[in-house]
Amino acid sequence: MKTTILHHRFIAAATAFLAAAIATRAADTVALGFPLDYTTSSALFPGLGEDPEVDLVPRLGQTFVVPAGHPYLTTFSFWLGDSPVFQPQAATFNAVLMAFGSDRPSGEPLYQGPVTSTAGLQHGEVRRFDFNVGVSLNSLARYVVFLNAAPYLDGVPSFATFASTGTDVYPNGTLVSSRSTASLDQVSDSPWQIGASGWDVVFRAEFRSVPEPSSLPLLCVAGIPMLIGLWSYRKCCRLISKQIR
Ligand SMILES: [Ca+2]
Repeated sequence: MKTTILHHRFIAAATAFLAAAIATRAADTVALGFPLDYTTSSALFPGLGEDPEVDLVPRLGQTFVVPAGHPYLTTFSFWLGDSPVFQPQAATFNAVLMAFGSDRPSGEPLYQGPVTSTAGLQHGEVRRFDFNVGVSLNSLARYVVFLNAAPYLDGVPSFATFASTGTDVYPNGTLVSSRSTASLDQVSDSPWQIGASGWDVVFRAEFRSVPEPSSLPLLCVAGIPMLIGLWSYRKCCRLISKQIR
């Protein structure tokens, strides 16, 4: 009976330890922009893609300033909608992270995401698109994450809209865009358009103070020793029980 109670206490303590470790990870996260569960069916101008008849840009994104003490950018999200009028193609793009000066990106790309598409969105649907960045940046420096459709333009009209409230929701950055279709190594050669009055797209950026351990290493660090300890403890209890008998 006593052994069973001890088992339960050990498991409860181990569970509390793991829960505390998970809570510590969550407490270390600083987020900019909109809540993760933000929902809207309103995807406004501006548009990403190509169409000679419509005002579209091949590169569009959001600038931001890295929070003090939390320089590790874990994820970045945009909310995208399908075209207000049907187009032959969904927009295809990849996300790019770069430093941003007064009016244009600078330096080398710090992150380039996989090729992504708005294919599958229903007409009028707005969906969150997450990009797992995992890059250490400089605290209090300005950067941009933009969607780069330029390499995927093929002359067939395509169109996706960024969700936006059309207002200055986030004071330390703005919507930025470029009409240039030049290659990525020439992206800093010409100035970009800056959102009027601090206008932001709907975005979210999450930062940590240090790189985030993935689930597997966390399990190795906390879970496996815990299981070994539990197994050894139970074995020891069985031996003691046998000796008492
Ligand atoms: Ca803003």
